[in-house]
Amino acid sequence: MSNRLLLGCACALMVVAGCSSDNPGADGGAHVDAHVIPGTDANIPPGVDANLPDAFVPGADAFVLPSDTGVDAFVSTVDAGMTDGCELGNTYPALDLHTLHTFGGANDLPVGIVLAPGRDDLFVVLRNGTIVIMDPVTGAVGGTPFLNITSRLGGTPMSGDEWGLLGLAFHPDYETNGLLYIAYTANVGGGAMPYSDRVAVATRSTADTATFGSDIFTIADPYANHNGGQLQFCPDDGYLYYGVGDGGSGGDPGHRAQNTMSALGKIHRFQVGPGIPTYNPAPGNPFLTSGGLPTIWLYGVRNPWRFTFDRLTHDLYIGDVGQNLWEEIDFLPAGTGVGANLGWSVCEGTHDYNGSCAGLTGDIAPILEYPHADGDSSITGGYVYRGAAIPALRGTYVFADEVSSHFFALRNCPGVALTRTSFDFTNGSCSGPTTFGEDRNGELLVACFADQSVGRIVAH
Ligand SMILES: [Ca+2]
Repeated sequence: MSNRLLLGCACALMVVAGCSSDNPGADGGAHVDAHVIPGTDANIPPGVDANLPDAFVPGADAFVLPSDTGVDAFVSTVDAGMTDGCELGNTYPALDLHTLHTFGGANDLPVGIVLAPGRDDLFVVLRNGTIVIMDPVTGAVGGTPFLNITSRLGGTPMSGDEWGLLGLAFHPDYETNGLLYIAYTANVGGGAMPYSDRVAVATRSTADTATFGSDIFTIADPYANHNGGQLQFCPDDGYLYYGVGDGGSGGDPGHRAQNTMSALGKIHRFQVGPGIPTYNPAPGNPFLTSGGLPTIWLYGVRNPWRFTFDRLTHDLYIGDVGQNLWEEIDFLPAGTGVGANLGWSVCEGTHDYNGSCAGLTGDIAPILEYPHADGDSSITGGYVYRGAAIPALRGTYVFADEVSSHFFALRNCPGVALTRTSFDFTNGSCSGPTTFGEDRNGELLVACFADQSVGRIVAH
């Protein structure tokens, strides 16, 4: 039986809107020729799933463990006089959405809103392969992209696609080392594995520009959809977390999410930083020596489309996009989660899917699931609000459904019923909420995919 047992672990996660089988880009189709992505297949031992990272050589990897774990610079302060909001129960204030910026290019589709240590600016990730710098107050966007990897994507992802540039995270010591990390899925064309999910390092060139460095992790991927792409540094351990979906199509046809020898359907954890330009699993990962790929931190996710750490508690919230019936929110308290199994594709939420949830031992059930009803069918995980401008919103996990454009609030507090409360903005609107962000002060932003806009959530 699925249970609420919370395994010990470490921290945060994130991803881009993976979607249900009937969502855009749901199926890459059948690919039958013999194309092999360089470096992908040579290391596969008999009986092992083909979706191994390029750099993984079973039994032959030695991992460098530098001394700099880089835990600092993350915003984790809350005004001393503020409560955690739990005393407010399931009451929420009226909210408005103030649109900051609307992008003009046909394929300027925002999928990430990211802070850099030491700066107030918002770094907006566009799936076409560019990252632009946005003024957090005026919404003004600089003319030159901060980073441009369009030439690495193998084409221009269109609105119905799920591949492209998907994630960004700045190293906690970015102010001194200038390192940042991106996640993208490239269309490499043809073959059984026509897509490639990648994590790469880039470096600051000037204050407002960066240069691509190298890929540090590459996964061969059979289908166009379910690519995740969230990157987060855990504020406690300083490691880089990367969420990737189950490979796509629908229903996890390769049963990869539960296969710890497949890199797909996982959250991976890396140690990164100065002098680590290559693949480097984090110390403490559950399969460093046996039982699975050494980069895996947890498994059993379908398409983790955005995961975040609560900046006050450092607890991790994962929005995992469901198949045909159930969307789910997974919750891993700070310090827990290593080696956790979140159930997919044996379970969809708490329900049987490919097999029996009752037969799955040790899996962690979602803290909340919701059905495909009222148009809902693809969760976009959000943030716990820890800002100061909207006191009545404190402690609220704000999330959304990308397909229905419904917004939701819940408080995950002792003694408070875990109930999602739907809300509409009193003024303003957001079509296709695809990712949330926090500004320096913990105020919330949201990217609206269909509107090609970024807005700020404010009190009504
Ligand atoms: Ca699950």
